[in-house]
Amino acid sequence: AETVSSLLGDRELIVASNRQPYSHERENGEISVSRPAGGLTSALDPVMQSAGGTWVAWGSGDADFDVADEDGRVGVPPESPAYDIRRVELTDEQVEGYYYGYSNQVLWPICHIDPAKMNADTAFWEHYQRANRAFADAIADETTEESVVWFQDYHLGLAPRMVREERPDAFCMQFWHITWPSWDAFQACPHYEQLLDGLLANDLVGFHTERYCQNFLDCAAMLSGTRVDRATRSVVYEGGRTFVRPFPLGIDADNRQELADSTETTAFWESFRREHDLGETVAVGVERLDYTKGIPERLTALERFWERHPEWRGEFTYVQKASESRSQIDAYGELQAEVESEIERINDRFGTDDWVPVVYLNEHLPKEGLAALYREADLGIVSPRRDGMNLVAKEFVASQVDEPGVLLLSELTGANEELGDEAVTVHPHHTNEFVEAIERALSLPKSERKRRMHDLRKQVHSNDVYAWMNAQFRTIEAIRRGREVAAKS
Ligand code: GDG
Repeated sequence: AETVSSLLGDRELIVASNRQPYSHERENGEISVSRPAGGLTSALDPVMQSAGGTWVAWGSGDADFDVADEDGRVGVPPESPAYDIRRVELTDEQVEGYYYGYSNQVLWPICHIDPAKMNADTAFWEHYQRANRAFADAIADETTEESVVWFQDYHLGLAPRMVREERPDAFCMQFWHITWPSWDAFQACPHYEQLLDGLLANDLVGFHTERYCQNFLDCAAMLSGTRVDRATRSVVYEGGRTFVRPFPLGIDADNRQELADSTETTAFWESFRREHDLGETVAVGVERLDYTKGIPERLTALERFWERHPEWRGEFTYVQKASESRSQIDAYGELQAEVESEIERINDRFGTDDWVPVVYLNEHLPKEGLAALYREADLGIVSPRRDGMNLVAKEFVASQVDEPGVLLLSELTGANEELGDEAVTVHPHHTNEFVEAIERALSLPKSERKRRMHDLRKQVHSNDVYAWMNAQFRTIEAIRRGREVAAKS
């Protein structure tokens, strides 16, 4: 946190994201505040608290605006305000069209290379443009030429261009949290020109991996008026230059380790164990119910595993922690129904009076609960069909403080770039190989598991979320210094 504020110097940081770090709610006339829940918001909050600045985000309820000034601005944290949240007000219809519509039914399937899931309703695009405009107006209002504006994710693909038009001298950067696909896949997006034009208004665009950077450069090359400079990984366009760089996101590994070691975590596991008929050996999967996460494919592999290895029946339990997500979208509702009925069928097929093959948890767990599952599991199974990074893989590793388990990791994740060597690799669609990987992972000797987990932990601790932030701010510094030098000569 120190480093980011020292790298910033006098410049003010403006963060922009769809989700806000604190939200206000009214209960029985009393206002209460919810704290940051998501990984990124909770990691950025201390940085903002030490650096100061403004966080522009969608304000979701009446109470959010009741406590704010007329521009939607409120100081946080409430007990001793250190920075401002500036809330953007959107109607329910706008959220429907911009968030559930364009962001999650056009950009999400396109970037995860599943165009058949795209629903390119024209109203979605209208709302996406308007919501980006509302964000951009609020951001421009908070921004001076000395500001650094940091856009988060795919909800804000057009806002950088809109801000740039108002504030030509501000430093704009964006981190794109999901996969960036090849040109052939991205071209399926009906508004690829506008989106590339929007993103190329940034001075710096970051992705999780080098591959996504190269894909983005390939796409930028297809936009008319651009010149892609491969040597410097940058794009010259509309009188500006956008640098494209990989910054693989990490987690707060120390914090996850502490959680795994806490007495609450132990207590959670003891009652969880009592409540469920678990086998001696446990595997865990944790995800939002999203079709990119490969849950049905994983269940198919697990079913075949118990089919071929009857000796593991009664011995090996899979715990699926699933959170309901975007469930008003058809593809998500259907997935949820499919996952639930598959689990029921598998449990009917193999389950006995004192053993349930698949334990399904669909309630949101406290962090200690997740930590307990991660710590106690012998296998962590992370097998998405596509995933920009996947933080669950890293959380599992950081929580493995006792007897070492094994990470099974899909080669179609960003995390595979960093963790692939010491994990057991799986391919979500190659069922036979997946079944063998489960078997292999379960029979790895302890010394081997220990060695692998040790290396994984080292990796996750050294490239944590703070290293990720610092790398970006160091890159901004380098770009700004380079420009000063160029301006002088
Ligand atoms: C996108 C990209 C990229 C889940 N259930 C509970 C819970 N969680 C937390 C996990 C983890 C987070 O949700 C999920 O993060 P992922 O990275 O796995 O996946 P996405 O949501 O798809 O995130 C992804 C990420 O952005 C960051 O750039 O890695 O590729 O798709 O932190 O722990 N947390 C709690 N209870 C639950 O029940 N407390």
